Amino acid sequence: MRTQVGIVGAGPAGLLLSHLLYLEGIESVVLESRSRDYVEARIRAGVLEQGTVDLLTETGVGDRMKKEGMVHHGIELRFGGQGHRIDLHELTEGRAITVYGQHEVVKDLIAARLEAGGEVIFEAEAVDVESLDSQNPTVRYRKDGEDHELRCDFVAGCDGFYGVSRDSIPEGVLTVYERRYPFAWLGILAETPPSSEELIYTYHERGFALHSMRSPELTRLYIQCDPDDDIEDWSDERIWEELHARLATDEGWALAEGPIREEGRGITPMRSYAVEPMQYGRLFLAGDAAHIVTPTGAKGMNLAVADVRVLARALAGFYASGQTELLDRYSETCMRRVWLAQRFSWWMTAMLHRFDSSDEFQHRLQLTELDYVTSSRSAAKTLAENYVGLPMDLDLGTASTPVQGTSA
Ligand code: RFL
Ligand code: PHB
Repeated sequence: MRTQVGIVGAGPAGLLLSHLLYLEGIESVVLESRSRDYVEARIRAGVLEQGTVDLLTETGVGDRMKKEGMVHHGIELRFGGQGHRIDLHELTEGRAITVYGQHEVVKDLIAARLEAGGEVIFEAEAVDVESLDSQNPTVRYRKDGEDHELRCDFVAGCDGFYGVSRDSIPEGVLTVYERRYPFAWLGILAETPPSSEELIYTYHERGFALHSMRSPELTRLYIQCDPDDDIEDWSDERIWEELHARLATDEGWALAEGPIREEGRGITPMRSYAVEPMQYGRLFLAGDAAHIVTPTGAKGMNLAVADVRVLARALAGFYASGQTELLDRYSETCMRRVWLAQRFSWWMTAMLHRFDSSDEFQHRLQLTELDYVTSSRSAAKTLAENYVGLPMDLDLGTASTPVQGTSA
Protein backbone atom coordinates (compact mmCIF):
# COMPACT_ATOMS: atom_id res chain seq x y z
CA MET A 1 0.00 0.00 0.00
CA ARG A 2 1.16 3.55 -0.72
CA THR A 3 0.09 6.97 0.55
CA GLN A 4 1.50 10.47 0.83
CA VAL A 5 1.66 10.64 4.65
CA GLY A 6 1.66 7.49 6.78
CA ILE A 7 0.39 8.27 10.28
CA VAL A 8 1.12 5.93 13.18
CA GLY A 9 -1.45 6.25 15.98
CA ALA A 10 -5.12 7.32 16.12
CA GLY A 11 -4.97 9.52 19.20
CA PRO A 12 -5.74 13.23 18.99
CA ALA A 13 -2.43 13.96 17.20
CA GLY A 14 -2.73 11.34 14.45
CA LEU A 15 -6.44 11.82 13.77
CA LEU A 16 -6.30 15.60 13.70
CA LEU A 17 -3.25 15.53 11.43
CA SER A 18 -5.09 13.25 9.01
CA HIS A 19 -8.08 15.61 9.08
CA LEU A 20 -5.97 18.76 8.50
CA LEU A 21 -4.09 17.09 5.64
CA TYR A 22 -7.38 16.06 4.04
CA LEU A 23 -8.50 19.69 4.11
CA GLU A 24 -5.26 20.54 2.25
CA GLY A 25 -5.90 17.83 -0.35
CA ILE A 26 -3.15 15.57 1.00
CA GLU A 27 -3.76 11.84 1.32
CA SER A 28 -2.92 9.90 4.48
CA VAL A 29 -3.45 6.51 6.10
CA VAL A 30 -3.74 6.17 9.89
CA LEU A 31 -2.58 2.93 11.53
CA GLU A 32 -3.89 2.25 15.05
CA SER A 33 -2.93 -0.77 17.14
CA ARG A 34 -6.14 -0.72 19.24
CA SER A 35 -9.77 -1.20 18.23
CA ARG A 36 -12.09 1.70 17.46
CA ASP A 37 -14.16 0.92 20.57
CA TYR A 38 -11.07 1.01 22.73
CA VAL A 39 -9.77 4.39 21.56
CA GLU A 40 -13.26 5.90 21.72
CA ALA A 41 -13.66 4.88 25.37
CA ARG A 42 -10.17 5.67 26.70
CA ILE A 43 -10.51 8.31 29.45
CA ARG A 44 -7.64 10.79 29.30
CA ALA A 45 -7.51 14.58 29.16
CA GLY A 46 -10.41 16.96 29.61
CA VAL A 47 -9.28 20.56 29.25
CA LEU A 48 -9.14 22.20 25.82
CA GLU A 49 -7.33 25.49 25.41
CA GLN A 50 -9.01 28.30 23.50
CA GLY A 51 -6.68 27.73 20.51
CA THR A 52 -7.56 24.01 20.38
CA VAL A 53 -11.28 24.83 20.48
CA ASP A 54 -10.84 27.44 17.74
CA LEU A 55 -8.93 25.02 15.49
CA LEU A 56 -11.50 22.21 15.89
CA THR A 57 -14.30 24.70 15.20
CA GLU A 58 -12.65 26.31 12.16
CA THR A 59 -11.94 22.93 10.57
CA GLY A 60 -15.51 21.68 10.95
CA VAL A 61 -15.15 19.14 13.76
CA GLY A 62 -16.40 21.30 16.62
CA ASP A 63 -20.20 20.94 16.42
CA ARG A 64 -20.67 18.44 19.26
CA MET A 65 -17.97 20.13 21.34
CA LYS A 66 -19.86 23.43 21.01
CA LYS A 67 -23.06 21.73 22.22
CA GLU A 68 -21.72 19.43 24.93
CA GLY A 69 -18.44 21.04 25.99
CA MET A 70 -18.52 23.19 29.11
CA VAL A 71 -16.93 26.63 28.77
CA HIS A 72 -15.15 27.66 31.96
CA HIS A 73 -14.13 31.23 32.72
CA GLY A 74 -12.18 30.49 35.88
CA ILE A 75 -10.51 27.88 38.06
CA GLU A 76 -10.15 27.63 41.82
CA LEU A 77 -6.93 27.16 43.76
CA ARG A 78 -7.66 25.77 47.22
CA PHE A 79 -5.24 25.68 50.15
CA GLY A 80 -5.30 26.29 53.89
CA GLY A 81 -9.03 25.47 53.90
CA GLN A 82 -9.88 28.40 51.59
CA GLY A 83 -10.76 28.65 47.93
CA HIS A 84 -9.36 31.39 45.67
CA ARG A 85 -10.75 31.97 42.20
CA ILE A 86 -8.49 32.75 39.25
CA ASP A 87 -10.65 34.65 36.79
CA LEU A 88 -9.18 33.36 33.52
CA HIS A 89 -11.59 35.35 31.39
CA GLU A 90 -10.94 38.71 32.95
CA LEU A 91 -7.17 38.17 33.24
CA THR A 92 -6.74 37.14 29.59
CA GLU A 93 -9.01 39.63 27.82
CA GLY A 94 -11.85 37.23 27.29
CA ARG A 95 -10.21 33.84 26.72
CA ALA A 96 -11.54 30.65 28.30
CA ILE A 97 -11.05 26.87 28.45
CA THR A 98 -13.54 24.19 27.43
CA VAL A 99 -14.03 20.99 29.40
CA TYR A 100 -14.69 18.23 26.84
CA GLY A 101 -13.27 14.71 27.13
CA GLN A 102 -10.36 13.72 24.92
CA HIS A 103 -12.24 10.56 23.92
CA GLU A 104 -15.09 12.75 22.66
CA VAL A 105 -12.61 14.68 20.49
CA VAL A 106 -11.30 11.32 19.25
CA LYS A 107 -14.86 10.14 18.45
CA ASP A 108 -15.61 13.34 16.51
CA LEU A 109 -12.36 13.09 14.51
CA ILE A 110 -12.86 9.41 13.66
CA ALA A 111 -16.41 10.12 12.49
CA ALA A 112 -15.20 13.02 10.32
CA ARG A 113 -12.36 10.99 8.80
CA LEU A 114 -14.56 8.01 7.96
CA GLU A 115 -17.34 10.18 6.59
CA ALA A 116 -14.87 11.87 4.24
CA GLY A 117 -13.69 8.46 3.02
CA GLY A 118 -10.48 8.69 5.03
CA GLU A 119 -8.51 5.57 5.81
CA VAL A 120 -8.11 4.70 9.52
CA ILE A 121 -7.00 1.10 9.99
CA PHE A 122 -7.73 -0.18 13.49
CA GLU A 123 -6.03 -3.16 15.13
CA ALA A 124 -3.03 -2.55 12.88
CA GLU A 125 0.13 -2.46 14.95
CA ALA A 126 3.16 -0.70 13.51
CA VAL A 127 6.27 -2.72 14.33
CA ASP A 128 8.91 -0.61 12.63
CA VAL A 129 9.47 2.52 10.57
CA GLU A 130 12.22 2.08 7.97
CA SER A 131 14.22 3.96 5.34
CA LEU A 132 13.73 7.24 7.12
CA ASP A 133 16.53 8.97 5.27
CA SER A 134 15.23 7.95 1.85
CA GLN A 135 12.39 9.52 -0.20
CA ASN A 136 10.25 6.46 0.54
CA PRO A 137 10.02 5.75 4.24
CA THR A 138 8.03 2.62 5.03
CA VAL A 139 5.91 1.58 8.01
CA ARG A 140 5.81 -2.16 8.62
CA TYR A 141 2.71 -3.25 10.50
CA ARG A 142 0.77 -6.35 11.54
CA LYS A 143 -2.93 -6.80 10.99
CA ASP A 144 -4.94 -10.01 11.49
CA GLY A 145 -1.73 -11.94 12.05
CA GLU A 146 -0.20 -10.84 8.74
CA ASP A 147 2.68 -8.50 7.92
CA HIS A 148 2.01 -5.46 5.73
CA GLU A 149 3.93 -2.46 4.45
CA LEU A 150 2.80 1.13 4.06
CA ARG A 151 5.09 3.10 1.74
CA CYS A 152 4.89 6.87 2.07
CA ASP A 153 6.47 10.21 1.23
CA PHE A 154 6.53 11.09 4.94
CA VAL A 155 5.75 9.33 8.22
CA ALA A 156 4.15 11.07 11.20
CA GLY A 157 4.93 9.29 14.48
CA CYS A 158 1.80 10.05 16.52
CA ASP A 159 1.92 6.80 18.50
CA GLY A 160 2.20 8.21 22.00
CA PHE A 161 4.87 7.72 24.62
CA TYR A 162 5.06 3.92 24.24
CA GLY A 163 4.94 3.81 20.42
CA VAL A 164 7.59 2.53 18.00
CA SER A 165 8.28 5.64 15.93
CA ARG A 166 10.66 7.36 18.33
CA ASP A 167 12.63 4.13 18.75
CA SER A 168 13.09 3.85 14.98
CA ILE A 169 15.39 6.87 15.05
CA PRO A 170 19.05 5.78 15.11
CA GLU A 171 20.82 5.99 18.42
CA GLY A 172 22.70 9.20 19.09
CA VAL A 173 20.36 11.46 17.08
CA LEU A 174 17.99 12.46 19.87
CA THR A 175 18.76 14.35 23.03
CA VAL A 176 16.45 13.16 25.80
CA TYR A 177 15.34 15.45 28.63
CA GLU A 178 13.56 13.75 31.49
CA ARG A 179 12.37 14.33 35.04
CA ARG A 180 10.52 11.86 37.21
CA TYR A 181 8.57 12.82 40.31
CA PRO A 182 8.14 10.95 43.60
CA PHE A 183 4.34 10.74 43.18
CA ALA A 184 1.57 9.69 40.79
CA TRP A 185 -2.10 10.58 40.16
CA LEU A 186 -4.93 8.24 40.97
CA GLY A 187 -7.90 9.17 38.76
CA ILE A 188 -11.57 8.21 38.99
CA LEU A 189 -14.79 8.96 37.14
CA ALA A 190 -17.80 9.17 39.47
CA GLU A 191 -21.47 9.10 38.54
CA THR A 192 -22.43 12.26 40.35
CA PRO A 193 -22.95 15.88 39.31
CA PRO A 194 -19.83 18.04 39.81
CA SER A 195 -19.77 19.66 43.26
CA SER A 196 -18.46 22.91 41.81
CA GLU A 197 -19.03 24.67 38.50
CA GLU A 198 -15.30 25.08 37.96
CA LEU A 199 -12.14 22.98 38.34
CA ILE A 200 -10.56 22.95 41.80
CA TYR A 201 -6.80 22.40 42.20
CA THR A 202 -6.02 21.72 45.87
CA TYR A 203 -2.79 21.75 47.81
CA HIS A 204 -3.12 19.94 51.14
CA GLU A 205 -0.76 18.47 53.75
CA ARG A 206 -1.99 15.04 52.66
CA GLY A 207 -1.21 15.80 49.02
CA PHE A 208 -2.70 17.25 45.86
CA ALA A 209 -6.32 16.72 44.79
CA LEU A 210 -8.20 17.85 41.68
CA HIS A 211 -11.93 18.18 41.14
CA SER A 212 -12.83 18.17 37.45
CA MET A 213 -15.76 16.92 35.39
CA ARG A 214 -16.86 15.41 32.12
CA SER A 215 -20.54 16.39 31.97
CA PRO A 216 -23.30 17.73 34.25
CA GLU A 217 -23.68 14.13 35.51
CA LEU A 218 -20.05 12.95 35.68
CA THR A 219 -17.31 14.12 38.02
CA ARG A 220 -13.62 13.44 37.30
CA LEU A 221 -11.39 13.41 40.38
CA TYR A 222 -7.67 12.90 40.97
CA ILE A 223 -5.51 12.49 44.07
CA GLN A 224 -1.77 12.45 44.49
CA CYS A 225 -0.58 8.99 45.52
CA ASP A 226 2.62 6.99 45.69
CA PRO A 227 3.89 5.88 42.24
CA ASP A 228 4.35 2.35 43.59
CA ASP A 229 0.79 2.11 44.93
CA ASP A 230 -1.35 -0.75 43.67
CA ILE A 231 -4.80 0.36 42.53
CA GLU A 232 -6.19 -2.71 44.37
CA ASP A 233 -5.10 -1.12 47.65
CA TRP A 234 -7.31 1.88 46.98
CA SER A 235 -10.84 0.86 47.93
CA ASP A 236 -13.69 3.22 47.03
CA GLU A 237 -14.00 4.14 50.74
CA ARG A 238 -10.33 5.05 50.95
CA ILE A 239 -10.49 7.17 47.78
CA TRP A 240 -13.54 9.13 49.02
CA GLU A 241 -12.02 9.60 52.47
CA GLU A 242 -8.87 11.10 50.96
CA LEU A 243 -10.86 13.32 48.57
CA HIS A 244 -13.06 14.64 51.39
CA ALA A 245 -10.05 15.36 53.60
CA ARG A 246 -8.03 17.14 50.93
CA LEU A 247 -10.84 19.15 49.35
CA ALA A 248 -12.45 20.25 52.67
CA THR A 249 -12.82 23.97 53.32
CA ASP A 250 -13.36 25.93 56.53
CA GLU A 251 -16.80 26.93 55.17
CA GLY A 252 -17.85 23.28 55.05
CA TRP A 253 -17.86 22.73 51.25
CA ALA A 254 -19.40 19.35 50.45
CA LEU A 255 -18.15 16.87 47.86
CA ALA A 256 -20.91 14.74 46.35
CA GLU A 257 -20.15 11.01 46.13
CA GLY A 258 -21.40 8.61 43.49
CA PRO A 259 -20.67 5.16 42.08
CA ILE A 260 -17.13 4.96 40.67
CA ARG A 261 -16.96 3.65 37.11
CA GLU A 262 -14.32 1.06 36.27
CA GLU A 263 -13.31 2.94 33.10
CA GLY A 264 -11.08 5.85 33.98
CA ARG A 265 -9.89 4.32 37.27
CA GLY A 266 -6.12 4.18 37.27
CA ILE A 267 -2.75 5.37 38.50
CA THR A 268 -0.57 7.51 36.21
CA PRO A 269 3.05 8.19 37.08
CA MET A 270 4.16 11.80 36.88
CA ARG A 271 6.86 12.54 34.37
CA SER A 272 8.28 15.36 32.28
CA TYR A 273 9.96 14.18 29.08
CA ALA A 274 11.06 15.68 25.77
CA VAL A 275 13.24 14.63 22.86
CA GLU A 276 14.94 16.97 20.49
CA PRO A 277 14.84 17.22 17.50
CA MET A 278 11.29 16.06 16.77
CA GLN A 279 12.36 14.98 13.28
CA TYR A 280 14.74 12.52 11.68
CA GLY A 281 14.84 12.35 7.87
CA ARG A 282 11.27 11.91 6.71
CA LEU A 283 9.89 10.91 10.12
CA PHE A 284 8.20 13.64 12.17
CA LEU A 285 7.22 13.00 15.79
CA ALA A 286 4.13 14.72 17.22
CA GLY A 287 2.32 14.74 20.56
CA ASP A 288 3.19 12.30 23.35
CA ALA A 289 5.57 10.43 21.01
CA ALA A 290 7.90 13.42 21.39
CA HIS A 291 7.06 14.86 24.81
CA ILE A 292 5.18 14.27 28.05
CA VAL A 293 4.22 17.07 30.42
CA THR A 294 2.90 16.58 33.94
CA PRO A 295 -0.92 16.78 33.78
CA THR A 296 -1.17 19.57 36.37
CA GLY A 297 -1.08 22.22 33.64
CA ALA A 298 -3.62 20.37 31.41
CA LYS A 299 -1.35 20.83 28.41
CA GLY A 300 -0.63 17.36 26.91
CA MET A 301 -3.43 17.09 24.38
CA ASN A 302 -3.21 20.77 23.55
CA LEU A 303 0.48 20.38 22.71
CA ALA A 304 -0.34 17.41 20.48
CA VAL A 305 -2.84 19.63 18.64
CA ALA A 306 -0.32 22.49 18.32
CA ASP A 307 2.33 20.11 16.90
CA VAL A 308 0.12 18.71 14.16
CA ARG A 309 -1.11 22.15 13.23
CA VAL A 310 2.51 23.12 12.54
CA LEU A 311 3.19 19.83 10.74
CA ALA A 312 0.10 20.03 8.51
CA ARG A 313 1.05 23.55 7.46
CA ALA A 314 4.64 22.48 6.71
CA LEU A 315 3.50 19.46 4.67
CA ALA A 316 1.00 21.63 2.78
CA GLY A 317 3.85 24.04 1.98
CA PHE A 318 5.93 21.16 0.67
CA TYR A 319 3.22 19.71 -1.56
CA ALA A 320 2.30 23.15 -2.91
CA SER A 321 5.80 24.30 -3.82
CA GLY A 322 8.32 21.53 -3.21
CA GLN A 323 9.97 23.76 -0.59
CA THR A 324 11.17 22.08 2.60
CA GLU A 325 11.71 25.28 4.57
CA LEU A 326 8.76 24.84 6.96
CA LEU A 327 9.45 21.11 7.35
CA ASP A 328 13.08 21.88 8.20
CA ARG A 329 11.92 24.29 10.90
CA TYR A 330 9.25 21.92 12.29
CA SER A 331 11.16 20.81 15.37
CA GLU A 332 12.47 24.25 16.27
CA THR A 333 9.01 25.78 15.85
CA CYS A 334 7.31 23.16 18.05
CA MET A 335 10.02 23.01 20.70
CA ARG A 336 9.49 26.61 21.75
CA ARG A 337 5.89 25.89 22.76
CA VAL A 338 6.89 22.50 24.19
CA TRP A 339 9.41 24.09 26.57
CA LEU A 340 7.01 26.84 27.58
CA ALA A 341 4.46 24.12 28.40
CA GLN A 342 7.07 22.05 30.23
CA ARG A 343 7.96 25.05 32.35
CA PHE A 344 4.34 25.87 33.20
CA SER A 345 3.40 22.23 33.93
CA TRP A 346 6.47 21.77 36.11
CA TRP A 347 5.69 25.00 38.01
CA MET A 348 2.05 24.01 38.64
CA THR A 349 3.22 20.55 39.74
CA ALA A 350 5.84 21.96 42.10
CA MET A 351 3.37 24.40 43.64
CA LEU A 352 0.53 21.94 44.20
CA HIS A 353 2.07 18.60 45.24
CA ARG A 354 3.41 17.43 48.57
CA PHE A 355 7.03 16.41 48.03
CA ASP A 356 8.75 15.42 51.27
CA SER A 357 6.27 15.61 54.15
CA SER A 358 9.08 16.25 56.62
CA ASP A 359 10.32 19.33 54.75
CA GLU A 360 8.52 22.19 56.50
CA PHE A 361 10.54 24.84 54.68
CA GLN A 362 9.36 23.52 51.32
CA HIS A 363 5.77 23.38 52.59
CA ARG A 364 5.86 27.03 53.67
CA LEU A 365 7.37 28.06 50.33
CA GLN A 366 4.54 26.34 48.48
CA LEU A 367 1.89 28.01 50.63
CA THR A 368 3.60 31.34 50.00
CA GLU A 369 3.69 30.72 46.25
CA LEU A 370 -0.07 30.01 46.38
CA ASP A 371 -0.66 33.08 48.53
CA TYR A 372 1.24 35.20 46.00
CA VAL A 373 -0.41 33.76 42.92
CA THR A 374 -3.89 34.31 44.36
CA SER A 375 -3.24 37.82 45.69
CA SER A 376 -0.99 39.44 43.09
CA ARG A 377 -2.75 40.38 39.87
CA SER A 378 0.45 40.01 37.82
CA ALA A 379 1.12 36.54 39.22
CA ALA A 380 -2.49 35.47 38.60
CA LYS A 381 -2.26 36.85 35.06
CA THR A 382 0.86 34.76 34.42
CA LEU A 383 -0.97 31.63 35.51
CA ALA A 384 -4.08 32.54 33.51
CA GLU A 385 -2.34 33.29 30.21
CA ASN A 386 -0.47 29.99 30.35
CA TYR A 387 -3.52 28.00 31.45
CA VAL A 388 -5.83 29.21 28.65
CA GLY A 389 -2.95 28.58 26.23
CA LEU A 390 -0.29 30.73 24.68
CA PRO A 391 -1.43 32.20 21.35
CA MET A 392 -1.28 30.15 18.18
CA ASP A 393 0.79 32.78 16.37
CA LEU A 394 3.64 31.75 18.65
CA ASP A 395 4.18 28.94 16.13
CA LEU A 396 4.48 31.30 13.19
CA GLY A 397 7.39 33.31 14.39
CA THR A 398 10.89 32.98 15.66
CA ALA A 399 12.16 32.72 19.21
CA SER A 400 11.66 36.45 19.62
CA THR A 401 7.88 36.47 18.96
CA PRO A 402 6.31 37.65 22.23
CA VAL A 403 4.52 34.88 24.13
CA GLN A 404 1.76 37.30 25.05
CA GLY A 405 0.60 37.71 21.46
CA THR A 406 -2.17 39.63 19.82
CA SER A 407 -4.52 36.82 18.74
CA ALA A 408 -7.54 36.50 21.01
P1 RFL B 1 -2.10 9.19 22.43
O1 RFL B 1 -3.41 9.73 22.80
O2 RFL B 1 -1.36 8.36 23.40
O3 RFL B 1 -2.33 8.36 21.09
C1 RFL B 1 -1.35 7.50 20.55
C2 RFL B 1 -2.05 6.41 19.78
O4 RFL B 1 -1.09 5.57 19.16
C3 RFL B 1 -1.49 4.22 19.34
N1 RFL B 1 -0.28 3.39 19.18
C4 RFL B 1 0.01 2.69 18.06
N2 RFL B 1 -0.65 2.51 16.89
C5 RFL B 1 -0.09 1.74 15.94
N3 RFL B 1 1.08 1.07 16.14
C6 RFL B 1 1.79 1.18 17.31
N4 RFL B 1 2.93 0.54 17.49
C7 RFL B 1 1.24 2.03 18.33
N5 RFL B 1 1.65 2.37 19.58
C8 RFL B 1 0.72 3.19 20.07
C9 RFL B 1 -2.12 4.18 20.70
O5 RFL B 1 -3.01 3.07 20.87
C10 RFL B 1 -2.87 5.52 20.69
O6 RFL B 1 -4.18 5.38 20.17
O7 RFL B 1 -1.10 10.34 21.97
P2 RFL B 1 -1.37 11.78 21.29
O8 RFL B 1 -2.27 11.63 20.12
O9 RFL B 1 -0.04 12.38 21.13
O10 RFL B 1 -2.21 12.60 22.37
C11 RFL B 1 -1.63 13.00 23.57
C12 RFL B 1 -2.66 12.98 24.70
O11 RFL B 1 -3.29 11.72 24.73
C13 RFL B 1 -2.04 13.29 26.07
O12 RFL B 1 -1.05 14.28 25.96
C14 RFL B 1 -3.09 13.78 27.08
O13 RFL B 1 -4.02 12.77 27.37
C15 RFL B 1 -2.41 14.23 28.35
N6 RFL B 1 -3.36 14.64 29.39
C16 RFL B 1 -3.97 15.88 29.34
N7 RFL B 1 -3.76 16.71 28.29
C17 RFL B 1 -4.45 17.89 28.21
O14 RFL B 1 -4.24 18.65 27.24
N8 RFL B 1 -5.37 18.28 29.16
C18 RFL B 1 -5.63 17.51 30.23
O15 RFL B 1 -6.52 17.86 31.01
C19 RFL B 1 -4.90 16.27 30.37
N9 RFL B 1 -5.13 15.46 31.42
C20 RFL B 1 -3.66 13.78 30.44
C21 RFL B 1 -4.54 14.23 31.46
C22 RFL B 1 -3.13 12.49 30.50
C23 RFL B 1 -3.45 11.67 31.54
N10 RFL B 1 -2.94 10.36 31.52
C24 RFL B 1 -3.77 9.24 31.62
C25 RFL B 1 -1.61 10.15 30.99
C26 RFL B 1 -4.84 13.42 32.54
C27 RFL B 1 -4.27 12.15 32.60
C28 RFL B 1 -4.57 11.33 33.81
C1 PHB C 1 -9.22 16.25 33.61
O1 PHB C 1 -10.39 16.69 33.67
O2 PHB C 1 -8.98 15.08 33.28
C2 PHB C 1 -8.09 17.13 33.94
C3 PHB C 1 -8.32 18.47 34.21
C4 PHB C 1 -7.25 19.30 34.52
C5 PHB C 1 -5.97 18.78 34.58
C6 PHB C 1 -5.75 17.44 34.30
C7 PHB C 1 -6.80 16.61 33.98
O3 PHB C 1 -4.94 19.60 34.90
